[in-house]
Amino acid sequence: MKGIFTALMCSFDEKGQINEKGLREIVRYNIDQSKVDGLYVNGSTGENFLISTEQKKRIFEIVKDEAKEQVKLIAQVGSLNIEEAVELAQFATDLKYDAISAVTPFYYKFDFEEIKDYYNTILENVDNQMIIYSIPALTGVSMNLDQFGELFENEKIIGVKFTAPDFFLLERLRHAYPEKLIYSSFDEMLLSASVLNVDGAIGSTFNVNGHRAKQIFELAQNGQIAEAREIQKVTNDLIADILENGLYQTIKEILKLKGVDAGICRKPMKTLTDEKIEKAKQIAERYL
Ligand code: HMN
Repeated sequence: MKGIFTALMCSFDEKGQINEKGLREIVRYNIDQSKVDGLYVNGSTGENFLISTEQKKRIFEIVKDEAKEQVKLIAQVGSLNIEEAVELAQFATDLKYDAISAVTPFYYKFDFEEIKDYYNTILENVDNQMIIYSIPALTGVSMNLDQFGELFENEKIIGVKFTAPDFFLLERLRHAYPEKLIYSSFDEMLLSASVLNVDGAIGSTFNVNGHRAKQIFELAQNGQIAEAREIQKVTNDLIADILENGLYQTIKEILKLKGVDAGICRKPMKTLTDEKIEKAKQIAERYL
């Protein structure tokens, strides 16, 4: 379960329906071209919070059918509707996903006891291992070292996807829980997190830049920091341009230039203007 995991995109058509052929091509590109170690399915990058339960299930099925046992698969099942979270967790477990993950419950200001109950409830109903998905900037939910420790008391919780620029907390977590899996999740901070000995990383830009993420991670593990810094620099030039042009839309556009039918983003995400499509082309030509 260690290494570089792509936060998988999903291909959608103009009607917002899953483009199965396109999704299969995205899976193949990540496995065959970028050679990532795993896929994180139905995360933010998969537009998970914009789609129906049936669509989430179908995506789990298609990805498993395409990837088979070739890479590790993590199913993100988190939902404010706890029955949906349990249903998806059971569904992905039946499909033999290697682990499930759930975003911390958001929108309402849940206290820590409620958050803990959410994870324990999902896990009481499913025979699988869980990776907490912590992304305070989007959920408003920040947990401290002790609270992570309390969640980790449940042995089925095997790790955390740590999506925050808090390197103090990241170092404390690494030190306090050497046996838990910690995935760094801001791609622009991969090297810094790797130096702190994270077990892997999960990221959106790995859909097109997974090969560089693998290099950064492996070089850092070998102590080749200067070399890793060079690759992180190019990576961050790329990420800065992608973020400026529109994150998920630009990644999809770049995939299309690589011959992958990545489709468009679901509403209310907008589509790229012609000018931005041209810019995406320039980004691809410059870096990929
Ligand atoms: C997911 O759930 O899809 C991703 O793991 C989320 C991941 O942390 C990405 N965050 C967001 O998209 C909000 C990052 O890969 C991020 O896109 C990247 O570092 C660029 O800022």
